[in-house]
Amino acid sequence: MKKLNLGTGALVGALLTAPLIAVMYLADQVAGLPFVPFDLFDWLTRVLPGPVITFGIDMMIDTMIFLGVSVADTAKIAEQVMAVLQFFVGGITAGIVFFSVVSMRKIKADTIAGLVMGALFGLPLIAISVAIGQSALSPILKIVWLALLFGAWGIALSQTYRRLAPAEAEPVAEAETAEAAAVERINRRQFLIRLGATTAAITVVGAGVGTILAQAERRRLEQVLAETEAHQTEVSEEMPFPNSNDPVMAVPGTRPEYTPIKDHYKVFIRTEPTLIDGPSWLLPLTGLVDNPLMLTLDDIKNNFESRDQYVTLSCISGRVGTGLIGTTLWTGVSLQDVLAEVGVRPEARYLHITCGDGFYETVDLELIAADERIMLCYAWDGHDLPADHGYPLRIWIPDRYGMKQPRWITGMEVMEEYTEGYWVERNWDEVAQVKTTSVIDTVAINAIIGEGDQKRVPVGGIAFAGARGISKVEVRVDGGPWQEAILRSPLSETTWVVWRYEWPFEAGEHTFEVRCAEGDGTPQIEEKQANRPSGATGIHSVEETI
Ligand SMILES: Nc1nc2c(c(=O)[nH]1)N[C@H]1C(S)=C(S)[C@@H](COP(=O)(O)O)O[C@H]1N2
Ligand SMILES: [Mo]
Repeated sequence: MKKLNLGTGALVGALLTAPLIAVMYLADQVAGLPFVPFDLFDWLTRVLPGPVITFGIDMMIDTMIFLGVSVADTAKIAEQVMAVLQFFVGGITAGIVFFSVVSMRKIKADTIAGLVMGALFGLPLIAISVAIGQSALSPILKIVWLALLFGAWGIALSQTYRRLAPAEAEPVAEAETAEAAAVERINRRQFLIRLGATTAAITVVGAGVGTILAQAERRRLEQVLAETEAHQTEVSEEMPFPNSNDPVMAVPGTRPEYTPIKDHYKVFIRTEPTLIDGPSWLLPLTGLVDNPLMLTLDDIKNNFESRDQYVTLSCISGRVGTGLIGTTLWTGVSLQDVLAEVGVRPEARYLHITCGDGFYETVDLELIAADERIMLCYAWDGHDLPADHGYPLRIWIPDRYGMKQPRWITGMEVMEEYTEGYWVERNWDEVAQVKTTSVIDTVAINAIIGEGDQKRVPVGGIAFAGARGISKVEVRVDGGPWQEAILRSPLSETTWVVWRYEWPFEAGEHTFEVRCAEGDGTPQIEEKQANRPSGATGIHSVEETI
């Protein structure tokens, strides 16, 4: 009997939790109500110890590399799927617990029992969702909505138990004939089928309509982006790239030197990007300052001198050759100018930055004082920051990995004490200076140059050394001598450099390797090192049959 209860509990838990997820999803798309599976996942990634999280991320990335899918595109989707599965398994577990406890303890499966189970399952989740969730609606509204949902879920669980389990929970009446038992079994089966059909219908409709709405929203955003890009082409015609006269051209198949915004990698701690309402956003600048300030986005745009900088940004968690790197034009104001406005007190040592998604980092005031380029950035590619990339404000710190550069900034406090940043607390490098790297993007067998004995195969890619520049890139084939590549002048001293090398054609299977040196001649680290804790090093190589 007990075994039957477990299996039935799991089945009923699954049948009831699927529509619960679908209804939450639909309500999220329609009204911006909380989607609890994402909130739970985000909360877990925040509270679980760093090594557990990084282990999880590593496993996910290894799996994606193994499956041959793009890490930059797929990571978020994988996380979202895991978040939904995790919640679903939670619901199944709750079903098992309810069925076994009620049957073992001979508890009456009434509305009260259902509400108690709904509360046990729902209340912690509601607390998490209200505390850290993305939904901008009033907490009361969220609590009422989720309480109704989880309450209904609990009552449905209890009612289903009652409908299914009399024969399991209570001893079979002696007078009951075998026939009656058989009829009861058929009734139960029919009930389960009806329940399954109903919950499946709710799930399909909820998830389906939710998806249609989500796609409509995505199309709307893409259209905005397309208009933005059309605009961008006009601008670029007027304002050519600073290196547009350089005769050294990228080998076909090299990644674009200027990354289209839609292809720029995205990494953030939550399951979904953080949405901030720009017009009502205020940046408090507080702490050890003479005049604390509240800045609007317009204040930042209008009251300080703006600056443009072509910047390559990369993520410390990428492996050698990673796609977690991109280049665009950053526009903003010097952080030095903003701090001068508030008047930093002499005892102050650090700037503590907090963000809309719960992320935080600390910047040394000495670093800010030494580098006027450190920027509060409000535009990428000539337009307001995309929501995904930190609207309305993010910081740029030259020569550092992305983990040191908060987006969706909501607060800045000048302090005397040092506090570790979000990823530093999770055992990543405290300084996170970009590790010099060079990558082969293409061995262009379709773009062979020359004829006969003179045939050459163009090989191309990028090299990046943070703000230290690249002075040399070298390629070798099959372990032969290192040969110097030609460098295209970069968009700026803080972007990657596009390089090309023309290799004398030779049929067969070959291994191509690349290495580079920084502006001052310092060679890149050739020794293979994992991404954690300080950024990956090692030589990038590709094999190609020609
Ligand atoms: N608020 C906030 N800022 C953040 C992060 C984040 O999760 N939250 N991630 C950081 C990391 S690890 C990287 S690599 C960059 C990525 O910026 P992008 O997604 O715009 O490319 O943002 C950084 N700033
Ligand atoms: Mo990152």
